[in-house]
Amino acid sequence: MFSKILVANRGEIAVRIMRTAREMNVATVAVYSEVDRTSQHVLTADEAVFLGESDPAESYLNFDKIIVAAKETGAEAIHPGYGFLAENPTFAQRVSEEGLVFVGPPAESMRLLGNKTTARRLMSERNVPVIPGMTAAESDICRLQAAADEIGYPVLVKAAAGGGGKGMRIVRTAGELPDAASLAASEALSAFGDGSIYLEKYLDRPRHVEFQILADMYGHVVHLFERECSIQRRHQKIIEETPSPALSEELRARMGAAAVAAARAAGYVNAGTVEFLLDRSGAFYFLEVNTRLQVEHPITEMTTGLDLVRRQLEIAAGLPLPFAQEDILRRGHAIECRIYAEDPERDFMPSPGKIIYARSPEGPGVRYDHAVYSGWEVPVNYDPILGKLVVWAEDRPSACARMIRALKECVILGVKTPIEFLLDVLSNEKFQAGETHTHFIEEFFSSWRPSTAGDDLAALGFVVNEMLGPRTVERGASVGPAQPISPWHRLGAWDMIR
Ligand code: MV4
Repeated sequence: MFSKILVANRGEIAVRIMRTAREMNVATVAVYSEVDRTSQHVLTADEAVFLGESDPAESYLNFDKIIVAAKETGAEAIHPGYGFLAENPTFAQRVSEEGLVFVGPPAESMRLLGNKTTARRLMSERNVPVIPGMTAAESDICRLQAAADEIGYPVLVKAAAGGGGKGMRIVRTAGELPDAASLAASEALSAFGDGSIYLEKYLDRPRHVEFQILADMYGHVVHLFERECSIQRRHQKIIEETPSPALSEELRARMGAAAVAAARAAGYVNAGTVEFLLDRSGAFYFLEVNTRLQVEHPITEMTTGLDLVRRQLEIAAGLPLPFAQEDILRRGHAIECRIYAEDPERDFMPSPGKIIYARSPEGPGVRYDHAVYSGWEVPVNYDPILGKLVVWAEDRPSACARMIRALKECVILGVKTPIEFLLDVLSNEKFQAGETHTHFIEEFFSSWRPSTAGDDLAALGFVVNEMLGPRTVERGASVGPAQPISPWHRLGAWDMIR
């Protein structure tokens, strides 16, 4: 095992990785930018190296500075977390060339999977079902027309290079195709530097179901079951859960086998996620492979009892997986809610600023992976994720109830957060019935407004109460569980005390 690793990331994911490293007796090196001087990940690490200006290009995306930091501190491996350099094959290759270990898949697997048409070809050769459509990019409109006729409308124009819905266009009739194709191509060119596009059959409101996989260097590949990630907004996941309410044991086994086959086809090593779309008829199709540890990995950890970061470090250090597929069991139900500094009343715009007060939810079955503290300022420079609230319970209804309880305990004052929005989604009848799909938020929550009026004076009273100490708990009747969602979550509007 490594004796020291560098975590090339910040915030909650850097802290999460460092926690496992410490448990494994692996020393940690944090890196940080100007604006992150006093951020939690810097305080958590054994040592920290300043990278430079807050602009990601000068800090968390800067190959040279990160590699120098690793060499100067004697770190043997670099864990990229998610985002930043996590899915950059050029960085992964550079790390290896410098004699360091990249905690993630081989650069070659990342390249293969980074291109959608290459990945689709690879998967269909290995009998992993792909969405009906083209397996090579095409720019000629006549050939696109012919392909669309063969696939049958509606079709979806997709960018070969990208992910996350950029450059995607639904086409319902042949007449719309030329404009959609040229718009998608120019969007893809500006977003990914590659304007290649192709067509797929458009699936109506599918579910997004992904499988966690682990692969060691010796050809041993297992899956750790699925995560249902259909509750999302503009390709940003909001709530994830496992198991998926939509899978039978039989379907789960078939999808798990397909996920393992997909990883094998790409020569995959380390932790990864195979994404599928599941349509209304119960048919599933390969979508893409995420070649990183994902934000929502804790729900898999909660239900399988395995530590994915530990497995990543062991695999990267050349250790074989110590278990077989049949040794991996799951128990109960886990849900994750992402907590961002964002304003659900203003189209989820980032809401950076100083956190004047933060209190963590606690108690049975609660895990809160975060990197905030009272007095810390949420920078404007990066993704405004504050933390992930994860709960585990025996079954889905209990997990929903536990998440609602934990969200009510979670207090973050000074910036806007989606806590009230999340509470309303968790309480929604259709959500509680497990009837989710990728257009769920759009369909039922597009005109969402908070049900409680903000009461800033009450919120201020709450802060004062908590700061005064235990005596005030008796008076703080409003924190009781029977109360409707408290107004203190909304103090972000209250600029006077910032
Ligand atoms: C689709 C689809 C329907 N049909 N492909 C969106 C992100 C990108 N990675 C793939 N996406 C989709 N591809 C076909 N042929 C619907 C989506 C989609 C979606 C997928 C996963 C999670 C959320 C989504 C939200 C809207 C659309």
